[in-house]
Parts: sequence; C-alpha cells; structure tokens
Amino acid sequence: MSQSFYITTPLYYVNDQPHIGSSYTTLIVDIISMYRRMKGDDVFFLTGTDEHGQKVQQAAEKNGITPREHCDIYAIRFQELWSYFNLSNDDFIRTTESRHVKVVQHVLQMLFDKGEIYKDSYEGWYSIADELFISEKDHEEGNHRDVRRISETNYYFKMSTYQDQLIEYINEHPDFIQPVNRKNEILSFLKQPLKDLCISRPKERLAWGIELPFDSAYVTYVWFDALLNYITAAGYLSDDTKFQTYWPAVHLIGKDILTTHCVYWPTMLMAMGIPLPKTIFAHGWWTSKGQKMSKSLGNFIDMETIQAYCDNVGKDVYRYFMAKEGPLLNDSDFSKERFYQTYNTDLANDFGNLVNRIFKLIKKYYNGKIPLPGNLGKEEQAMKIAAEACQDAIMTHLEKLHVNAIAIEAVAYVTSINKYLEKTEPWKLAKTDPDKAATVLYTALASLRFSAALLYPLLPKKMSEFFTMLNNGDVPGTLMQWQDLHAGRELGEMKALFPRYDMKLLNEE
Ligand code: ME8
Repeated sequence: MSQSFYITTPLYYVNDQPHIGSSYTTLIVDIISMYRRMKGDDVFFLTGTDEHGQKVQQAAEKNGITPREHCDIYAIRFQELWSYFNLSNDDFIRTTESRHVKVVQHVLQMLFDKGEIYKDSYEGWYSIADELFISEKDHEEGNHRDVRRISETNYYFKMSTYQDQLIEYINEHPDFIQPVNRKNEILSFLKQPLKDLCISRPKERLAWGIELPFDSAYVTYVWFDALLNYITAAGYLSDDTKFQTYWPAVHLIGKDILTTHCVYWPTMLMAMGIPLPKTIFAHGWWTSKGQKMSKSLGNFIDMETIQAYCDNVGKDVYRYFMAKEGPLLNDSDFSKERFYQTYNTDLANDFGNLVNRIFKLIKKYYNGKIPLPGNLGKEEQAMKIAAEACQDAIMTHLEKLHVNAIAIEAVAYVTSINKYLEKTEPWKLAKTDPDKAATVLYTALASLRFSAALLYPLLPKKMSEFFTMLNNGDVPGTLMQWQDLHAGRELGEMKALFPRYDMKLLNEE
C-alpha cells in the first residue's frame, strides 16, 4: 500500500565543512528515500543547514565578513556536495530563510500568549562552545568547553511541565526512539527532574539569530529555532494540505543530538498541540583509527580524500560502503583499506564477476540472445523463491531503517547466484545438455537482474549501467518481477562495471 513518508537529516551547522559524518546521515536518508519510492511511497526528503548562533557569528567576524555572507558560502558547499552525489532530496532548507523565520516567530508568539514561555533571571555556568547553560555537576566534570559564569535575564519554555507526558509517550510508542539503547538513554535521562529550557539570548551577547516577536532585545536560542525547520519545510503555516500529507516525520540523526531531538523537540510539539515525530533514529559514529574523528587528533577524513576514492571506483561505491559498513547501530571505523576491500569483495568479485560470467556464456553459446528456458527445476524454483524472499526481507529492514541489513541481504542473494552457477556449471552443460544450459543461464540472469533491482538505491548509477547492458526494457528504480526477463532479446554491449582495485596501489595513493 502506498504511503506518504517524510524523512529528514539534521540541519548541518555552517561553521564547518561537510565531512564523512554529515555525508553518512544524508546518504542513508537518500537510500531509504529511494527504497521507499521504489515501493511506491510518496516521499518527502528534507535536508538543509542550521545557520544561526554564536559560532557562525564568531566565524564570520574572524573572516571579516557578515554572518549572512558566511552562511551563503557554507550552505553552497553542502548543496554542491549533495549534487555531486546526485541526492534526491525534495527540499533544502536554510534556517535564515524568511519562510522559516516566520514559523519560528509565530510559534514563539503562540507559546508566549498561551503562557508556555516566561521571563526569568539566571546566574550560573554557560558553555560558549556548546551554546548551553550547564549544571554545576557538568561544569565540575569538565564536560563542556569554554565555560563562563554569567548572570542573565532570559525567556524560558516550560519544558518541565511535559516530563511525565513525555515519559508516558515514549513507553507507549516503542518505535518513537530507536534503536532501543538510545530510548533507554533518554528514559534514564528523564529520571532526573527536567528543567525549563532557556530559549533566548540577549542581543548584546549574540545578535545573529531570529528576534523574539515579543521582545526585540533578544534573539531565539539556536536549537529552538533549528528544530522547527522540520515543520516549516513540511508546510506548517504555508501549505496545510502538504503538512497534513507528510507530518509526522522520521528523523535520522547522530547520537550527539539525541536529547535535543528526543526531549526538547517533542515537548515543544506537545506545547504547540502538534503530533510528535513518528520515529527519531539516532545512529552511531564513524571513527577513524578507533577514535572519534577530529581535526585536532589528526584522524579527520575530509571530503576531498573521499572524492579521490570516488574518482577511482565511482561515487556509488562510497554510497554503498556507507550503507553496508556504516555506524547505524554501533560505531564503525573508516579506513581506505576497508573501503577498497569491501569494494573488491562485494562488488568486483561477487556482482562484477557474475555479470562477466553470465554475459560471456550467453554471448558465446547463444549469440548474445537471452536463451529460452525449459521448465524450471527444483533449484531454479529455489532461486526464484529466494529472490522474492530477499525482497520481502529488504522491505522489512526498510521499515526499521536498517540499511546495513538491506545491503547485507542483497549481497547475500548475489553470492547465492554465484553458488548456483558453480553447482550447475553451465559452461559444461552448454556442451553436453544445451537445453538445461539455457534454463540455468536464464535463471542466473533473471536472478542477477532481480538483484540489480534490489541494489539500485545503493548503487543507482552502476545499476542503471547494468540495466542498459541487459537491454531488457526495464525501468531502474522500480520493483521488478523475477520472470519478466525476455528470452530472445539481445544483450547490450558488455562493460566492466566493477573492475578489481589493485590493493597494492593502497600505499601509493
Ligand atoms: O548538530 N559519524 O549539526 P552538525 C557519523 N545543527 N555521523 C556524524 C559524525 C560522525 N563522526 N559527525 C557528525 C548539528 N555526524 C545541529 C543539528 S537539527 C535541527 C540541528 C552527523 O553539523 C550526524 O548526523 O554538528 C550528527 O547528528 C550531525 O552530523 C551533526 O551535525
């Protein structure tokens, strides 16, 4: 059944370049979107940039430009990277756009009028680096950088009043926070009394933000502003039909921003009277040399390095690698050895070899025309049934957003086609039993075609090339029937889709 499906990435800060981490979340959201579209769903995929706050103001000052100029330069870097990867996002929102400013100010005024926002003074610790008020305990433990003692009057959102309602909601909706360890993290966080959320910053300290509609001496706290993007882009206040169609969303985020998404955001929505997100899924970290990537540790992998790998083996391979080996549930270590090894094993050896073998045999024994099969035997039926089972399993993993499992499932099916060929040995049968050889080669090719359809969202460019080679009149990106391979049609020109990467070159790069 076709469904509308709204999925988002975090809005990335414009004080940094895009990197493996931001590319990971964005690519897997793209992959999930493509599988959903393949299934027939009406998908809305959103990404964008988070542009207000102290860090942007400071970075702009340092470079002698205005914050807006700074944002324009950085937002383009994200947009360019997403178009380099041919991503299928339906919208790219920047929090400095007027459509968003309008929503933020509307929500603030509404909550202020409802008595959900009040003014109060505070004296305590504030982390400039994290733009957060922190507790005495956090300060003592040294959990935040650049901490100063400040005394300030600000506006607060009555977040604490929603604590019990939020706990109840989380307990009653097992899919709301995923995976389960993250849900438990939030439930344990909620065992402490929840504080109200400071949602303003005085302009004298920070000018780069959205002005409070009820007090022009303040701007909005960057998280209160940024989270609202998810409803702005879905048409809140501007397009009610769109909003009714797509909201609530599925949010894919990294584990670093769990609390803001699973506590601030749902309580804000409760106060506004808007349904909560369907799911908030927080993935783990890409690490490098076993540690969180950081510029200061010198283990940071930038996108120029990644683009050089892509020049060698294709952009699709990076996408595939992100999905199959990425830190969806547990942290995962990035290395170029692992990248090329995965490429050689799964794509060059498994898929690539299979294409070569089958195409060469059909060219040699059937003049390049897809052979007409006889009755399918037990093993051939088993390949067909396994293909359908593989598709069902992929759709189940898709519901849970488990992209690693999707990739593993699809590749396991490709491996089973290789095994089938090794068992049936059509290169021998072609000489002794041509009818059986025709059935075997048809079965292998039908299975390969089916696996290519299932792999398409992971490797769209490569699989499109495969479908051109196959010349069966298929539309890539759609679900296919195993038996819709047309016997008698001539195969297209053969091309090496995944030439083996010579691991000896690793040290030369
Ligand atoms: O937090 N491994 O933006 P941000 C995997 N603007 N993913 C990683 C990663 C890594 N090593 N490093 C970063 C913000 N990420 C806010 C969000 S949303 C309304 C506002 C990814 O630029 C991961 O998705 O710091 C993480 O959540 C996100 O980048 C943080 O991006």
